Amino acid sequence: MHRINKIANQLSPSTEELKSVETSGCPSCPAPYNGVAKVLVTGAAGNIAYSILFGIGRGKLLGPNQKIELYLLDIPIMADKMKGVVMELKDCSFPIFTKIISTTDYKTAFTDIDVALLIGAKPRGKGMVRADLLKANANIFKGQGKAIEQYASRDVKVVVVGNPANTNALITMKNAPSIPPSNFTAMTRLDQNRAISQIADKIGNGVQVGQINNVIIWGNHSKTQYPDISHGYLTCKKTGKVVTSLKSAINDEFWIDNTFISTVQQRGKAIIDARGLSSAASAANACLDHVRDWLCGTNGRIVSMAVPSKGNPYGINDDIIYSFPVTCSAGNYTIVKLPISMKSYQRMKKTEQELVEERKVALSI
Ligand code: NAX
Repeated sequence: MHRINKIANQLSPSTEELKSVETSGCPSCPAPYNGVAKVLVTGAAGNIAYSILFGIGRGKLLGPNQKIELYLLDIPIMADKMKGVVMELKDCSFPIFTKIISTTDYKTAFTDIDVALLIGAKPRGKGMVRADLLKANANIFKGQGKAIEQYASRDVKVVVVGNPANTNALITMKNAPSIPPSNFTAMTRLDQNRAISQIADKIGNGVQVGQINNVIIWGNHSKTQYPDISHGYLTCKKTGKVVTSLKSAINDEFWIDNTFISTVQQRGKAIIDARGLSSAASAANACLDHVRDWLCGTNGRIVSMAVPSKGNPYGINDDIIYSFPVTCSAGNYTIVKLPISMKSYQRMKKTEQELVEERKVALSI
């Protein structure tokens, strides 16, 4: 404890440093697209969209220097609600938007889209088992994959947020065979952000989230995911130099193996229990982090993204969308190869197994 106190006392962040952690260096990030980028948000009348759309307006998706033509898509019954959202977006007078269009038509929504945030999905209804949910969503994402194939930019970057996110992303990818598979991802960044904040709270003593590095989410965005700190380390707030491993900063193996992992796995449910609604603002924030890092780059920093597993260096089944540690640069990502302990490997296989099962059900329709 004395050691951590010493670390925290050495290191007091300036406001500038905290700002740069928050925006991941985007103020200086050049616009990733020449001219105007076309961005689509599905589920645009929903809760996550109601947060993310205003974050996009504030320049948190592609940096403040990227002009955006914004498309909002939802189902016909939500058309009026979407119009209200558009009115509010217009009332913000965000200079970043060159156009804002709401639609229920796939051709209008997907034509020439550069970035697609697939948030809309069918929620689990009363009496529905997981297989019903998988099938209902497989139908939606099959349709959206086909729309991407038919209408979107050939370099469209897709992130799926709607659950079951990994398998929905797989279905989308399979229905858009002329788009590079590596352009399809699913979001596990919320899990990563949740994990980092749990660790900062556990270490305490003034250690801040921006000092915590290389926390990895493996596998599925579900209760089988494996939040892994074994490659994590703490850096100095002032110099950015490595201070110690997370394992030694936490110094509580029981907490890591039990409390930490299950808290991150169950966090979505804990939010629903407390708020009566599922995570919305934090999910929107994570989606902004995911896309911004992918398009603007991570400068060597490792982040977690669920990506096509083909050719992965961990021997994970090569036909699923699995969350790996990646680094990103200008719209590309690379899966990072790290040494894996037997304990970690078993956990990675467990979540892989769930994804293989999900794929079977989703592809059976
Ligand atoms: P809401 O129910 O508030 O909104 C969903 C919206 O999607 C609704 O407006 C609905 O009409 C629309 N929609 C349904 N089918 C559609 C279709 N075929 N095309 C376009 N829009 C369609 O849910 P919200 O809280 O916004 O959550 C959206 C999704 O994100 C859910 O599936 C949710 O489970 C998932 N989440 C994923 C997370 C992740 O980390 N990957 C975390 C948060 C969230 O739980």
